[in-house]
Amino acid sequence: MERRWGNQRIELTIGDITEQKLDIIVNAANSRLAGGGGVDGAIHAAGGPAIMEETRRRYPQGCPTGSAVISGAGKLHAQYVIHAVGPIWQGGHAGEEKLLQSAYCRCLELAAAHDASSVAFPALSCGAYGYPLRRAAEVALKTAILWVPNHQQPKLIRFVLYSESPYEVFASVLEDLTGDS
Ligand code: AR6
Repeated sequence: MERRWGNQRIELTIGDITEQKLDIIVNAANSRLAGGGGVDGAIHAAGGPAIMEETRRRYPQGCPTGSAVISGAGKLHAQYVIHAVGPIWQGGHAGEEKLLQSAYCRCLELAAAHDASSVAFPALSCGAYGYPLRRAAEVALKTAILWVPNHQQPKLIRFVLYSESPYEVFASVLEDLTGDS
């Protein structure tokens, strides 16, 4: 599914984010940038040790929740990996929505600053961090929809969902936010 605004677009797809051939792949990292499971494990496994070596060297103090940092992409088919730290879901009253929004926003700022024309996002915080999928999809897609008309880059923002059921949730939210044209 996709929605277009001039020469820019938001796309939803089902797949493994490590196989995406876009300029930037976003990682669902933790604040210590220590690696882990899920997307993080898959990205470091597929990208090789160069990514962790670089993040350790450049960001020894890690990355705060709600923010993101950028590195090279090792062996992945991308120029950069952005390591975004989404919030751990704690029931919704601990500022989770703002933190998730700022994590997505920071990724888009970094992508634009590196003149990247395409970026692939996973569903940040929706696995180990337990953020309810529909609420996370609303934050993710609203942030992208607000970004697109006000910025030249990236031209393509692709959300890569791991299976059918998160894809359906993102698709339903994107329809609700943009109409089902
Ligand atoms: N491609 C696309 N999506 C994936 C993939 C993949 N290869 N693997 C998992 N997903 P998670 P979080 C989906 O747990 O919730 C790590 O240990 C998954 O089904 O990767 O932000 C880090 O080190 C889910 O919908 O990220 C942190 O400690 C979504 O991606 C912590 O987990 C995000 O799941 C971050 O947790």
